Amino acid sequence: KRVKKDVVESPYVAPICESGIVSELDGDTISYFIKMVTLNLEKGQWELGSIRSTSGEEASVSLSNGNVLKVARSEILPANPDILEGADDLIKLAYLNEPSVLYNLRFRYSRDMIYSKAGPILIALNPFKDIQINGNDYVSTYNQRFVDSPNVYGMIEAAYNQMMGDEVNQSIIISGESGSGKTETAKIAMQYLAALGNGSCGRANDVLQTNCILEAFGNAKTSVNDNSSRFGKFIEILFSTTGKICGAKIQTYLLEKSRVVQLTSGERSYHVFYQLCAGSSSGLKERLNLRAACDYKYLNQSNCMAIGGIDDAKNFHQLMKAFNAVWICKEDQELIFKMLAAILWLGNISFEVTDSENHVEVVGDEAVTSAALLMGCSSQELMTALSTHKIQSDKDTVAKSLTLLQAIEARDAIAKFIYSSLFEWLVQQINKSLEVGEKHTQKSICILDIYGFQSFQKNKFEQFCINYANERLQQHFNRHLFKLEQEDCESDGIDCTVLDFEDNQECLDLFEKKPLGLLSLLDEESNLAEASDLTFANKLRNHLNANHCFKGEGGRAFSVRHYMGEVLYDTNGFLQNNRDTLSSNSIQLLSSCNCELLKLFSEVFNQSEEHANSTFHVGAQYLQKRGVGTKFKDQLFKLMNQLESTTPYFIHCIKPNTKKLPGIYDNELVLQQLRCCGVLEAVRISRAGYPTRMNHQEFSRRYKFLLLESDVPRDPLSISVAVLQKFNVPSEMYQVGYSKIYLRAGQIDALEDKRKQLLQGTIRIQKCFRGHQA
Ligand code: AOV
Ligand code: MG
Repeated sequence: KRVKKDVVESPYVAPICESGIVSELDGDTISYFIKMVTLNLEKGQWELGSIRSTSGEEASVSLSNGNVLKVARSEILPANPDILEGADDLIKLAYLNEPSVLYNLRFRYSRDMIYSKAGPILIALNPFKDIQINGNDYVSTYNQRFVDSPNVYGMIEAAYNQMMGDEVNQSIIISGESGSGKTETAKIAMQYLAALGNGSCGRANDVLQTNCILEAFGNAKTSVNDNSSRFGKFIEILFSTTGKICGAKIQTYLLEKSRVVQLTSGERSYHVFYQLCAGSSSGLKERLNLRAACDYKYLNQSNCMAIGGIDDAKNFHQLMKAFNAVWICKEDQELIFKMLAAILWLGNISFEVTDSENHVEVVGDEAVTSAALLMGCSSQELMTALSTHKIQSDKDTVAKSLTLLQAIEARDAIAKFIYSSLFEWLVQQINKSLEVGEKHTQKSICILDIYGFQSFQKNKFEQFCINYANERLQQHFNRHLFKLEQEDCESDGIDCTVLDFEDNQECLDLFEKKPLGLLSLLDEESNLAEASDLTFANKLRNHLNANHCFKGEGGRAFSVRHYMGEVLYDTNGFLQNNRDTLSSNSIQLLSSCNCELLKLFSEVFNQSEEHANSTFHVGAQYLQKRGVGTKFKDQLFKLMNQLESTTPYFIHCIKPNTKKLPGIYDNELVLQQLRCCGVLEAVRISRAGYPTRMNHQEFSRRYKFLLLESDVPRDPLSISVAVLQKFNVPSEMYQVGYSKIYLRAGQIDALEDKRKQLLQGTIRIQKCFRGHQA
């Protein structure tokens, strides 16, 4: 990291005189009012104070609480003058040191101003409470009170206007760690878009309803977020040429399906299970033979059945409304609920060990009969599929008993398969309902809301994929703000030293390199029958140690240095999750079930398997079957390509505390997020660089009249230069490229002022002249 940690961990005080000029602090020369930021020695908190005197390397400072203490001068950083207090764009701060940024955001947060700009990026601090601005009257609230203060609406409006004007598709890219507010922000963005693009056809509301469905099926309570997205979502909102919403397309990414069968203590499975159990009518309950949520093992294993402040039954009714809004018919709804109930009953199926080798038989209880009934097969068929596997001998196929572990795995695999297939099918149905005929639209605004970065004590395959996705997204952000800036300047022949920035290419290489990257090695190992999680971990240690982002740990563990910090992964379950197989036995069972959906799911599965096998046979024998990780990578590449073709707007969400409570602002937590995500870097670069760019044609057209007619050169470039010289714009404040003029922050405002003055002057002169004539 470029920002040295040790600077921040030591106490410091910042001097600044009233005029805003930093004093050199030479000897005892400081006798005027000084403001500063100090660090509380115990807790690492910065505090504002003032310097009373200095001697040698030490300064005597007084804090706002009246305490006076001595602090080393090297540990003093300047604070910003009062006039900049609570500045709405970090770019405006005279001092951009970390305590100043933290102080500024905190100042705003304590006044419910949760949004701030950081150059082109919108920072959103999670308020953990309803903030007035997000009330119902979106458009008018925005227009009346918040025109000048940054917020999501302003950004969305800019994107919308640009889409309408330029025909370029826009994207709103929302990042931030788990629980920081991405999904809520995405919803606010969608609501505002719906308000802007609410036409007569009424599609806007239908598009909003999709959130309710996807959250019911794809969100769950985790230890850090009561409504954590367990899938990635990319929604493309489509507009008619007149700017009305006419449809949408949703793409989802890798749902965390292990959650269906396995829960960490204190977490929940997907909301929809609890909603169904709590909110279904007695008729539906009877048809599904449904019990209370706490009667199902898949749900009660974590000892967490309810979420404070959440009414599952009420949300179930919301869900049914949303189903109706996107034209999911009653029959399909019934089928969906049937599948959910089948999954719950599958989880209650238990096994009995019958011999010393741990072979099992299925206990033929209510769980089996209920699951079989809901799935549309006989209990016997289900029991056979769950307790045996077929072995091909010379002529016959023989059924062999499974061990306890194998049987549990087979059962859970079916449950996971049904759920993830159901999720994908639902998204398809929603997309069908929101589809737009091709000729109707060319314009779109996309919103990306993925699962946030996660780091627990021990991390599994899911975190591995989620964090990799965040790493990819970070690269897009870096690329956009930094690399493009550099390339732009270079190709235009100007010398703009773009500050170096934290690139995460090495970490991405660690994941993506072929053949020696995490994903390739994972596939290689997944294709070996005798491989285990331990052999996989060894393989990683043998091949990846050269990459600085990789650290081999003992046993099955390894660490990755992500941009958000180091994460320890446990390879336990990696191979199985990556292979993600379903036994031919289970597939056969599902395809023979008397249930449309299960038939469909098994067909889709077989097709994708055939597809995988056909690619497998092409070419050399070392071509392997691609696992879940690699497929995910391909999906992300596609997504990045899609994003590349849009004008991006970045929103970075920040979680001010881990208690999920309003009003608490944890400096260290905020600082860590700010440092890692590159927001501060972006501000530095925008400030150091030239935020205003105009091509010479544009610039000369606008300002040419400021020159005397006799002085106007012929070509636009020379006109631009002449204008700048005439108005004494200091040479360090601009650069002239082949195609564009580059201005430092503030310069364009000054020019605009002069232009306005002159225009008004001209008008006055003209009026005067006319008056005289009359
Ligand atoms: P995430 O999407 O970033 O996490 P959420 O958007 O789900 O985070 O936000 C987490 C919780 O914070 C919400 O359930 C709200 O209680 C609260 N919250 C967030 N933003 C706001 C806001 N603007 N106004 C009011 N409350 C808010 V994850 O999906 O876990 O990465 O995978
Ligand atoms: Mg989310």
